[in-house]
Amino acid sequence: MAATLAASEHAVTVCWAVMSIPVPGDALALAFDHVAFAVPDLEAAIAEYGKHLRLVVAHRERIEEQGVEEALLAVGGSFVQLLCPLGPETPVGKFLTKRGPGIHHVGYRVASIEQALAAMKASGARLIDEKPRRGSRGTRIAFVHPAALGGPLVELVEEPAEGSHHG
Ligand code: KFV
Ligand code: CO
Repeated sequence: MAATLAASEHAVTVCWAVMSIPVPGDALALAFDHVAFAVPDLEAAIAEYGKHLRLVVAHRERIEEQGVEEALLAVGGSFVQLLCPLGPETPVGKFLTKRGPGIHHVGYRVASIEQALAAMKASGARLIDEKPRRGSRGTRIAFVHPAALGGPLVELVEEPAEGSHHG
């Protein structure tokens, strides 16, 4: 790929590069599902993403079990996930207190959450969840410890079956 590109060439070249990178047939991570950001004020964060990146909210959900109010903003086939804690003793609340606002986790899309968990357990990854939990949009999710992949908390995401209804 050329080191410098005119602005008009950029989209085409990125597309070519993505299409031509070989991916192993047994890769567990199929795509970035979302990158999650811990934010202290959800409305203010949504306004900033609208103003600076011109992104809009595609989905909102309150997930009591995870202690978060979420806003998803679509970026291509993935999402920015803005997470505001429901209280200080929740995972995102503790994170904000200790580290301040910033990237909280990366969500990878997988074909089967059970298979991905079994494979990662077999490869020695430190799992937080041995079994899937309910995620937003009707997804099934599981968390992998930050120590497993060099720092960031990782979430595995299985999309809901096509045509299924969710809140
Ligand atoms: N990334 C990297 N490091 C983290 C971290 C994170 N997100 N959260 C905590 N840590 C570090 C923290 O800085 C500290 O490091 C250590 O982990 C223990 O933190 O060097 P240090 O200071 O020892 P604690 O004590 O604050 O937290 P702990 O009680 O150990 O829990 C950490 C963890 C990752 C196990 C916990 O937050 C967890 O189980 N998280 C998974 C659930 C979650 O995060 N839910 C919110 C997102 S819900 C979501 O995304 C959904 C529903 N969805 O559909 O996408
Ligand atoms: Co997430």
